[in-house]
Amino acid sequence: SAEQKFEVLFILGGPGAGKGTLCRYITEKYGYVHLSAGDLLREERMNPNSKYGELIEKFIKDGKIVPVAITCSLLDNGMQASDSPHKRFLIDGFPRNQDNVDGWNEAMSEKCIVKGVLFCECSKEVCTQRCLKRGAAGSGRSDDNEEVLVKRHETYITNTLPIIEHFEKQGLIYKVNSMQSPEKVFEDAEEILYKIGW
Ligand code: UP5
Ligand code: MG
Repeated sequence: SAEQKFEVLFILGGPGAGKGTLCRYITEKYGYVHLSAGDLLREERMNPNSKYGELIEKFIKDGKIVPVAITCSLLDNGMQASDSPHKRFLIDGFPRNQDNVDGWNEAMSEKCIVKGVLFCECSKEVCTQRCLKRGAAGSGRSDDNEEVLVKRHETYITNTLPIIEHFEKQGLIYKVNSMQSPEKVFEDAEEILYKIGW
């Protein structure tokens, strides 16, 4: 029945918009489970037993979107492995293109209900500055440099914005201005959570 389904909130926004930061604020206060698709892919890339390591690194360094079967199974495993009593998940940085949406619907729509999409709105300039700053501070991320950031942004505009429009038509999009301080972004997001009933 619907009650037993996992409840999911997707968190979308440009590269460096502050998705992960906002999710950390939310989980700290509410105890939901945060699953970052990018973090899961980076972890899988480091797993010597994975056959996808090289492929994942290639896609990330190209700012391209990894085939959905890989990402979706990592998310699925992450959800299954969670012993949180809430069964509420913040899925950060996914879905990013139509392939992701189709793959999610096929594999996950029976188990999950998508309650909404938090859309972190942030200018390209601010996004880029944040990632460059993080790279300069030693993030170790192979995509926090100017060359890859151009590609990440192109991919975002071409592939992810249409997905955000698709969710907008379904009335699922909730916008937050993520160019404010992290605390203020969180406050605005909290109002949305109340509205959704989380
Ligand atoms: N920061 C955050 N909020 C701030 C604020 N309000 N004010 C000032 N500074 C703020 O933040 C980025 C930086 O900005 C940090 O230094 C932070 O302190 C600061 P963060 O919270 O990390 O932003 P986030 O949006 O999570 O940025 P991230 O770089 O993680 O976004 P991306 O979407 O680019 O990265 P992700 O890890 O999701 O994906 C990376 C790659 O993996 C993709 O390009 C793609 O190749 C691949 N991928 C897939 O193929 N499929 C997927 O489903 C997901 C990823
Ligand atoms: Mg992130």
